[in-house]
Amino acid sequence: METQLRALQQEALDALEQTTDSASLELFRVSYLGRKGGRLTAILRQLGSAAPEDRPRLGQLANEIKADIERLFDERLQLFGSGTDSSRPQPVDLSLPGRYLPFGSLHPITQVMGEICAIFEGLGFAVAEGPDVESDYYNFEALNIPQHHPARDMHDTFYVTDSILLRTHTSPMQARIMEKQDPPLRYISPGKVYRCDSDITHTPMFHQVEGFLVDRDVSFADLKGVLTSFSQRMFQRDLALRFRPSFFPFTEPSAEVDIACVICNGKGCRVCKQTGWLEILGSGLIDPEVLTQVGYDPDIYSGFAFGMGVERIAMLKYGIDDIRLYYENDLRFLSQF
Ligand code: 2NL
Repeated sequence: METQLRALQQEALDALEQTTDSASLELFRVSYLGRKGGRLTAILRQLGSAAPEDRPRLGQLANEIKADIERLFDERLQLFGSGTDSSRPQPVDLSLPGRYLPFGSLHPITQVMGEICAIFEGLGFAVAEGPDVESDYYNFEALNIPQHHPARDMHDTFYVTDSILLRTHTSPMQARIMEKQDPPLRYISPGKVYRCDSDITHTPMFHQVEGFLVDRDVSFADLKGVLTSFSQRMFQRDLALRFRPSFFPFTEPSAEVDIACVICNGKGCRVCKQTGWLEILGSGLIDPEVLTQVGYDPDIYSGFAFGMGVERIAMLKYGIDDIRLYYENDLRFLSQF
């Protein structure tokens, strides 16, 4: 019995060393010290059947071993915390802060597109979004860009079929609106546009906001007023505007609009390539041909239209120098907005 006790002592101490957490410690307690079926308890019960002269010595030894195991057990208990009794509920610390989920935010392009829309809405324009997959008719024909027109080459179109394509600008929606509604009209169309072009300054998908206004007696002065208001609100200061003669198939006359460089205030710097000006959008008076195409009488109605690239506006507003940053999904970039 003495050898049995010493073997059990060694075994129990080894097993205790193996425990790694309060759960395994509890398993140890049940199998060695448990009242029912605990191995040490079982040996102690046999004491009664030992020879009477051996009993006091064996009893003392058994108690020493039990105390030894219990002492080590208590040490482990301290080590793993007091949660060994799985039947006892864990105390809840109500003062602990809750777990936070990281917040997402709108993509900078979405934010700037929303800002552009909000400014024009403030000027009385309504917002209308159209389909990304368009017909050749609304993307080109209705906008005075017939088959074989050289302007089609500039658009690097993704064709789905001969007559279906990914829109290369958001003006098709504007042609759809004019076709269905009579003037006076003031609309802007934000959205994705697609061009088969990809390099440092071009991505095959980008964003545009285009706008138009049709009414009686609309002049270039109205266009200048609206675009001046827009750029002042967008860039939050009284920047000079420059209208440069240009060409678009759907407007006549046409103008590209520059603002005084937001970086150097027109003095000349790397961003404006020493010119002091930054191009922000294209615009013009709607070509009478387009008005006729949608069923308006150009002798009664006139209008202006403009289009801008959202990526470019956001780059100027936030001083971003590489368009690819928008599409790499790097949180170090995105979380700054
Ligand atoms: C640019 C230039 C422009 C328009 C878009 C337009 C739409 C209709 C009729 C006439 Cl329905 N014009 N849109 C006009 C002038 C310029 O965009 O540089 N966009 C990024």
